[in-house]
Amino acid sequence: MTTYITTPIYYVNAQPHLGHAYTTIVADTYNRFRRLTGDTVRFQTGTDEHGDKIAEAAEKEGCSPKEYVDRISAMFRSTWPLLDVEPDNFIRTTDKDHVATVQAILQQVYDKGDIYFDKYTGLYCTGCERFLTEKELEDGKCPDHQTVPDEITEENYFFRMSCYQQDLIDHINANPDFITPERYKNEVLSFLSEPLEDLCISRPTSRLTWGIPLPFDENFVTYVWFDALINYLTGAGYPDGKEFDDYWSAAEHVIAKDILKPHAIYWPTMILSMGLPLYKKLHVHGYWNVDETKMSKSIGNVIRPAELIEEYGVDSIRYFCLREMSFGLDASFSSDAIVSRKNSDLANDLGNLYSRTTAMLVKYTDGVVPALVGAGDDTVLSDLAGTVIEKYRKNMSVFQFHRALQAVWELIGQANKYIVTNEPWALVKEPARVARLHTVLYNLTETLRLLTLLLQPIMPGTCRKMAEGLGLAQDSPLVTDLSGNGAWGMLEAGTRLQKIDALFPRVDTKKKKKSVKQESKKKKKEKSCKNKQLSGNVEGVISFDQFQKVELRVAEIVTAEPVKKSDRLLKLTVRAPEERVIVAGIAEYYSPEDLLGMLVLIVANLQPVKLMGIESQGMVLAAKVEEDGKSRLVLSTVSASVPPGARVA
Ligand code: ME8
Repeated sequence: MTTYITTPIYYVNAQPHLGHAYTTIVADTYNRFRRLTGDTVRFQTGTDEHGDKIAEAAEKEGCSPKEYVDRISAMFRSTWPLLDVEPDNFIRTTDKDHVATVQAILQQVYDKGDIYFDKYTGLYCTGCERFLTEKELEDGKCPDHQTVPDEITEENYFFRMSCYQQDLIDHINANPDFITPERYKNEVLSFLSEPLEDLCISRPTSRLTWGIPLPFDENFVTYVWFDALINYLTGAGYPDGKEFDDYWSAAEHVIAKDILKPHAIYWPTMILSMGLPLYKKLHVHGYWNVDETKMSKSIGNVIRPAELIEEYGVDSIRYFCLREMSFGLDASFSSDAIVSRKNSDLANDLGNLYSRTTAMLVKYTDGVVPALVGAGDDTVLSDLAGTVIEKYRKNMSVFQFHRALQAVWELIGQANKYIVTNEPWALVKEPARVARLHTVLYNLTETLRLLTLLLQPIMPGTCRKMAEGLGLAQDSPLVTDLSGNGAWGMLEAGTRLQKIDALFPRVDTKKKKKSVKQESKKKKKEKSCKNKQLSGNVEGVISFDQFQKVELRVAEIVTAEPVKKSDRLLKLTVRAPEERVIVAGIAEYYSPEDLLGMLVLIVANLQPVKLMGIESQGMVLAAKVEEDGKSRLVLSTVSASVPPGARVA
């Protein structure tokens, strides 16, 4: 199979922002996913460099349009590697071959009789670079730019778009996946239920010179949309590139809903006039909003990808974008949302699974993947992996990235539970159960291998690191080829793990949440002062009311580390559900990696105390077990199906 995926070519009247980054990450992810499944792929992005908007922006900056577009186009081009986005082609509409293709197509459509000269009066929106119909206006304004369009009367060239209206309707009805999600298909069909006007495709040089000259009239340049849409053909090698037919029949465009009409109406009617087959699919997503308003350069509320990468790291941003937005719907951007995804999904769930599993291998099997011995009946992870891969494939194929990721996180969650349930740290103490220990460790490591494979398109950098840690080459088919290696059990026993840094350093929310914390600390203090009154109990008996005041909660251990200069203490960060630090005297009985992900019981409303200079905000409950004259502590744990934070009544 072949895949040819494109993003819009972005206007160079402003620098790239998160909206552009999102579409481009989506296309890159889909491209990588298709490559993973064995497709021959081509991924194109680029810049749209002609038209009023660009001419105006250049004038504002006091430079020639060419100098201006070179500078901004280079900014777009250099942003993509920062996001680990790897297009095969970066097209510019000022490229010579593109200009030649546009002129050849104009001539062909003109010769066919589908372009004519006429006088036109219409409402022109400079923001959209097109005439708007009365029906499209809201309160007399363009809904996207909130500006009143100018009434312009001009002699111009027109494309007979209306001739292809019925063919387009028929095509959409016969191909339900042509425009997805369905809401956008319905929007287009509703628009097509009214007669289409023809499309003005020229601008007089008296008004605008920054455009591609019409081949049949030097007094006009080409309307920027007619020029821009053709980039998708130029990039596939039209008309006589060797691979043109293959790529074109596989063309899938990704856009946001702002440019639905040019892509779902202008573009297919142009293609029909050229006598070419229509593109395969149009994937339409919603907007990233900031405080309910579309992120946009004209509003000025933009978020720069480079700043986000600097603060959170590239893969956290890629993951956040794909997980947070349901493709097709709008999503809200906030740094709290990124921090929460990063700390919870990436550092706690994925990062901890990786570090615990690899740490246990290093400790228990000298860093070597053990062989599966008689594992026939332990299929919890292998069975789930099969279902997860199914769901992942299905959802990735239809751009439901958030669903694909939810499925992958089911596997991560299950694997974390599997550690807690199987307690490898207990198995290792029983020589008779070494085969069981090896089975558990193999299943966990194989899960990590499959996660590396599945997450490759979403977080390529992290997966390169994960592969390295698993002792596999970054391009090993075991982590880069879903067609043959999605099956369970491909990781070979004997593979030696390599040491790598933590996958996702946690974001320190302390500073950000200082004021919130101070407030809750005050409350805690008040509570614990009240609790002091509990101490007046008689002969160890407390009343029910007094017991009720002890706040017991289920907490998930998310980090654990030794306390310097103490053999006894471990510093734990727990989630219950808010995060807190608890210093516990259990270092003699548990090593830090054994604890990660464990669900324990804590006393949540104890007055904070300082232990070895660290403030401990609560106490972990443990049973004191007396054996052979010695005592040891065993943490009281709860079943993995209880959510962290649940109150123990
Ligand atoms: O329209 N949320 O270029 P453009 C999500 N040159 N995506 C957003 C977004 C937001 N808030 N803001 C922008 C043009 N985008 C034309 C395209 S194609 C032949 C010509 C993304 O620079 C989204 O992909 O205005 C949207 O469709 C595109 O940027 C518009 O980019």
